[in-house]
Amino acid sequence: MKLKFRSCSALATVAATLISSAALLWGTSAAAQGTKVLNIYNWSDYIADDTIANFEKETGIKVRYDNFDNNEIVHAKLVAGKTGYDIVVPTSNWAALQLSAGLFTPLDRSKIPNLKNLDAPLMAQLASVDPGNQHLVPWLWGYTTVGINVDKVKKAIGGELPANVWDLIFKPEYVSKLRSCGVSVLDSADEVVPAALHYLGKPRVSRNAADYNAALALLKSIRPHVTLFSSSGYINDMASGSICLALGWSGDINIARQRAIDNKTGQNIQALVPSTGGLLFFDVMAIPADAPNVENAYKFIDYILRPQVNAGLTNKVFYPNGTYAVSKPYINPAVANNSSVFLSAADMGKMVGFADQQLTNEIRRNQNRVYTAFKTGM
Ligand code: N2P
Repeated sequence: MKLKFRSCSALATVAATLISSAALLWGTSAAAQGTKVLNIYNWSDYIADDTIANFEKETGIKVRYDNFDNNEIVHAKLVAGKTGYDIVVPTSNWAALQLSAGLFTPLDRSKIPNLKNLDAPLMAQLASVDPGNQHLVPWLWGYTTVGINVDKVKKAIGGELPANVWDLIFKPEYVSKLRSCGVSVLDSADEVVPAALHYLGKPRVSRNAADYNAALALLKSIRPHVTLFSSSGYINDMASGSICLALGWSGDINIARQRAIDNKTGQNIQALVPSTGGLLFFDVMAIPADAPNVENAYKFIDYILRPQVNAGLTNKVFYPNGTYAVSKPYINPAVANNSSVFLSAADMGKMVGFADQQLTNEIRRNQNRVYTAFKTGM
């Protein structure tokens, strides 16, 4: 059929329509082939400066990289569904809860050849929550502990550190002296309550309701001396000297130490390794069941598991990775020799893992009750 155009403007309209239909068609086929985008939801301060840029340059995939600083928020989003994320990085005990709710997609291992780089003992441990390692891939790991501004803390307590450094935060006798130089605790029920339980000699994920009441009594006793609740901003606060004690994460405290050195703030920051152990955590990549760009997620996971890329994360944020055997040659000596990052066998032996203490919704309710009462001072 021959089309007759009455005017230039009609011609322009038809042309525009044809162009937009072509764009629509192209768009559809692009979607079918996989779009060039990837949406990642990860912890703040948990990646090297060039990790995303290098991936984008190499693959042409545009990454939207969003951050969080506690597991509770990731969990709420995953449970609500349609997060739009292709990769999320919860902690393994939360990932276990999410797995049992069917929120993750099983990995097509043939698309992630670098899974071979992962340390076998670590994967065996992870298999206890993810049988056959079908869903979860290590990002980085570390432990919850106490970080201090060495000079300020020693001055405030008038002497040497206590044998059990957890006393600094959990014993009113110490923490009351540190209030004036600033005391920060992580802003998350599942970080603070397990630390309090551990200090009391209870399981970090206790199933006993009475233990939660004891944890609350302990937390109430230190509440007047806590000046900040923070799970990310505390890094800069430590580096600048505006807080002197933090209940925080091992790598974050080392980031603060490094920032103090780089910015010449004169603050001497140290992540302490408690004699009774810190609380281990393993953060893991997983693909949500409704992820829109699964193929790109595979590409990114495989890229992260390259020895040099994985070492780059550790070098920047001071958390060990899951490919130690192959990425070790690329780890900076200053990081490799930092005994609060790479723990000695003796220190590692003291650390508190999850054992079979899985998180449940019942435990979360107890944690939230205690934590809210603590934070609000009720
Ligand atoms: C990132 C800290 C992540 C550790 N700044 C907690 N899983």
